[in-house]
Amino acid sequence: MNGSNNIYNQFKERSGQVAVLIDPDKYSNLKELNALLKKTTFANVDYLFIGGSTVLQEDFKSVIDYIRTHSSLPLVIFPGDSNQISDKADALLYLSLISGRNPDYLIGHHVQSAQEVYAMDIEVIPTAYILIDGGNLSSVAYVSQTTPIPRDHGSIILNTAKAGVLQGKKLIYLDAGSGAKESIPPSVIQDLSKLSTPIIVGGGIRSLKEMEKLRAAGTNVIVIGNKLEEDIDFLLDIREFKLSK
Ligand code: 1GP
Repeated sequence: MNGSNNIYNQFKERSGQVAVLIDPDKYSNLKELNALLKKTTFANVDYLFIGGSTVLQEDFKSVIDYIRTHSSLPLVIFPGDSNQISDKADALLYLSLISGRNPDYLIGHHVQSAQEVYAMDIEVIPTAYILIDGGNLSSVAYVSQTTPIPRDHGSIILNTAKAGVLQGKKLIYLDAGSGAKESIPPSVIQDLSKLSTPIIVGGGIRSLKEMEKLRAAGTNVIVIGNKLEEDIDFLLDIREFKLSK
């Protein structure tokens, strides 16, 4: 870790920033990846996130190398496991899955990769990672063998986030899971914004309307993955969203 706070300070700066999530599992076709990278720059996307629940280490490495040489956007690792680390990225979200009770995702993977991460020239951001029920079984819930918090249990969500902040987490990532039927309710963000900790929200976000509501509720970074795998032209909507701030 390099002790810098560049990406973190950028996260904190304002609400309504946008990250595009690239799952190396789904972008093995480099031509498609190249088209996506070009369009993300045109759309004024703020960050590229890379990671996935079931990625082979070699795919992760080849995709991250490719992104680094074909895009100048800030690149942030959103790791699915301890193999998804690389000093090619600008920052690593150091996730603790605190909505769950699986020790592997609370500390196990961290211990496995600690020596490597410690020696790496990368910004490391301690992140409270909270899964919220998105109306279907998500890959991350299945792979981590954890149960997401019910979406209408605002007090459990708030207390979980508070516990994360008390443990020293600098960032809160609320995730309904990739391809969620229902994204995180903006009312949850409003509650959590009182903690004055920057908030990232992802999972099942597919429309400009949802993005606008999340920005108004105080979401610092909105993550879009699945929707772009289905419809790359959604980046035109993202461009409009970014221009309308
Ligand atoms: C999932 O937050 C991400 O972990 C993004 O979700 O793929 O549904 O946009 P989507």
